[in-house]
Amino acid sequence: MGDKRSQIIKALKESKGAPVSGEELGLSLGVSRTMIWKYIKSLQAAGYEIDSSPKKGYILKAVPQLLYPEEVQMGLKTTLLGKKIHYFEELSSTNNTAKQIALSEEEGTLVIAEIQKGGRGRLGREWVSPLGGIWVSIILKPGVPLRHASRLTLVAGLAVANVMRDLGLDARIKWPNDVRILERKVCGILTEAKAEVDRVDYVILGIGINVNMDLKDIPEPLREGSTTLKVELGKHVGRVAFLQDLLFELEQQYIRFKTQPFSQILNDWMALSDTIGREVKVTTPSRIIEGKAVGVTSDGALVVKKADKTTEEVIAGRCIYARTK
Ligand code: BT5
Repeated sequence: MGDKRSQIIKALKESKGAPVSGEELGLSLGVSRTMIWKYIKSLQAAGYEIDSSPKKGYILKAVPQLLYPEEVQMGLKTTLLGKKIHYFEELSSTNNTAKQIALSEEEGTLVIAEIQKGGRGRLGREWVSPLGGIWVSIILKPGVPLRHASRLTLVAGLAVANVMRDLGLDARIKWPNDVRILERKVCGILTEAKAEVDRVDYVILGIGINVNMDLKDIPEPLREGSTTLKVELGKHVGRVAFLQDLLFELEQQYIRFKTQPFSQILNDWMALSDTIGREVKVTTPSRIIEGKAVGVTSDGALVVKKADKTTEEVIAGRCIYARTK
């Protein structure tokens, strides 16, 4: 079904507003005109504005502003990421759904939801996910040792920041997983891995990006520290194109991750991070580490130089900047 629908959308888009007859579509897709009509009805129900005149044929007037697989995959330049997409209007959490299917899926498969009702941050925190954002989980099978899985958080942060910077935004990365614009969070990343005997079976890379929401869509206590691409750019951002660019950039970085020394990605990450050089307070479930962030190890741990001049590495935790640089 999905495939035929995509072919119809493609044909209608390519005709650039000229009508395409049901007969023509039926012939090229190898189905009856009645079937074509049924597909058209289902596309209309999904929000595609398609005019139909019995004599001339079908004309595509407008595509819905949703992340339909047909739209995301059309013109997608990747070879791995997004070849298969599980799409939902609403889910609890794309990471949860991705985990349920990960073992039987090929790497690169995506789970996308327009709205998450139980979007998750780290350590049981909530991720606010109304309509207008990009809430996506990517199933990866890098075959690396478990301790290297956290590197993928840095890989994803770098890719997200790069794509935002291409839009002219000063996106920076706050260790370990926030992408921020002028110190306001625009994206969060949740990496979850399953491993047996040290090798990862899969990694779920969950990426949440505030794209076309207004600040009022983010509840009050978070609003002050949050932003969206629409707010920063002062205009609506095409989510499909943004996701396509992100998947392409992420794939490039993932290939680098698999084939090059990690130090290269780390260098790029550090150049875009605003954490290094700052006074930080990192809270982990068991302790609080305060001092100056002086670096990141190859496994993504933050290196903190404490007041007593000793250094400590923190692999995961919540980082707060104590004061500005
Ligand atoms: C994160 O956690 O930043 C990871 C967020 C990952 C979300 C994606 S969406 C697709 C996939 N499916 C999921 O269920 N999750 C992933 P953390 O560093 O723990 O930050 C969470 C904190 O960010 C919250 O406690 C809030 O303070 C703040 N926050 C929540 N929603 C936000 C939003 N939409 N924009 C900005 N900040 C937000």
